[in-house]
Amino acid sequence: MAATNLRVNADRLWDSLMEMAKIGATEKGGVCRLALTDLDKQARDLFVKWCKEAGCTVKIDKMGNVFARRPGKDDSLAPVMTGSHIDSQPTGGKFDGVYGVLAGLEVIRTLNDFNYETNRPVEVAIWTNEEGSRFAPAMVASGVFAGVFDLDYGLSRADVDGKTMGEELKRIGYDGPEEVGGRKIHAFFETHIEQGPILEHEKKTIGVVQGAQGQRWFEVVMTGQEAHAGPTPMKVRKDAMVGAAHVISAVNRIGHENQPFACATVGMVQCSPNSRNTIPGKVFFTIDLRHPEDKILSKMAAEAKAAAEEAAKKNGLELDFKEIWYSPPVKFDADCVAAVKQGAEQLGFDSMPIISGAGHDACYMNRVAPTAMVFIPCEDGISHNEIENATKSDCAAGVDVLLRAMVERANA
Ligand code: HGY
Ligand code: MN
Ligand code: MN
Ligand code: MN
Repeated sequence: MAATNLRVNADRLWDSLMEMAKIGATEKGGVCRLALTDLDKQARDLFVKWCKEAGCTVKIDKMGNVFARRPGKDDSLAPVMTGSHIDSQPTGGKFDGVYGVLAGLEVIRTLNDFNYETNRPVEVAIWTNEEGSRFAPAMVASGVFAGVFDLDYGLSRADVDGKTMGEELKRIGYDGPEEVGGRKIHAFFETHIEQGPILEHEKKTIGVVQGAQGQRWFEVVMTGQEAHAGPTPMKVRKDAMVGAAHVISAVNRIGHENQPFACATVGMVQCSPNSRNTIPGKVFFTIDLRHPEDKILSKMAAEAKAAAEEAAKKNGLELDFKEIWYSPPVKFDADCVAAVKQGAEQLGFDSMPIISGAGHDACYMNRVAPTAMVFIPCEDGISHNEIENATKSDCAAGVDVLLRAMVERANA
């Protein structure tokens, strides 16, 4: 059977996506399935069940990464792997991450349908805590697999209640026995919705992802002095909220001043004591800066720090400005990118080259295996939002391209 006859089953893929979306379903049609919660466990258990029904063996490593494996003709060869994440944002969508995981399952199911044996084994991965929403930073478990972080660092990541990833992995029974990483992967592919408006705007079905922009994440605490909102004259206040407000607008200005491509976001703000008639003594907030060029990303970071120092000085505040994560810009492997492009062309899908605005586990896998990504459009380019949407035909198209690229690499 020629690989070119293999085509996925769009209805089965869609049904699996909709079934998985019931786990953590929210009112507005999205999902809230934070990393290592009971809902994450439920989703993992369902995926493992489906993979075993498809004849896969399943292994779990010490960061809770899940690997479902379909043997190849020569099972001693390094596998071709695909995968993504099933943890979501608090107001996440039905496709972000989980589409890439179920795309891998659909590849396995389709190979089974056609009794097609690849030369190399094929694996599908769930990477733990890609979002970095409950536990920072993002992509931490694929980061440990790729040797970016050590295992202790990964397991010690704690949420706002001080619960660590290690404790939560144990609690949900996904503290696997396997070592994290340190094994050869022949090629890695990740299929994902674009999470931006370009493919839809350009009317393309497939994004042939060339790489991803760099990211720098900061945590900032500005400390002044609580005081009474009434009797305290404006000129003597040490108002942490005023300092934070300066920095937040500076971050936005820095984003606009470094176009094209720059992104700058303050996503979390916590004020203490958070009482309407007490001048805030302390404000905590996060900064997320992104750019495809490392030099400009560093310049943006320096400008944000300078703005924070100036705001602290002006308002008599103490400043704690900490960089908690840096993920440099990524360029994917030329042969894997070519395999994605070729797959799209063979299948007659309109495609275009694109850089990923979002971070993905593929960005870290790119350090330990030749890697590329397949993008499909999402409605109005919206993601990290409960209304996130994609079409059944685009989802199937993405997996058909993934299947072509994986089989090409698995038989190379
Ligand atoms: O932040 C990101 O780019 C990813 O969604 N974790
Ligand atoms: Mn994602
Ligand atoms: Mn995401
Ligand atoms: Mn991502």
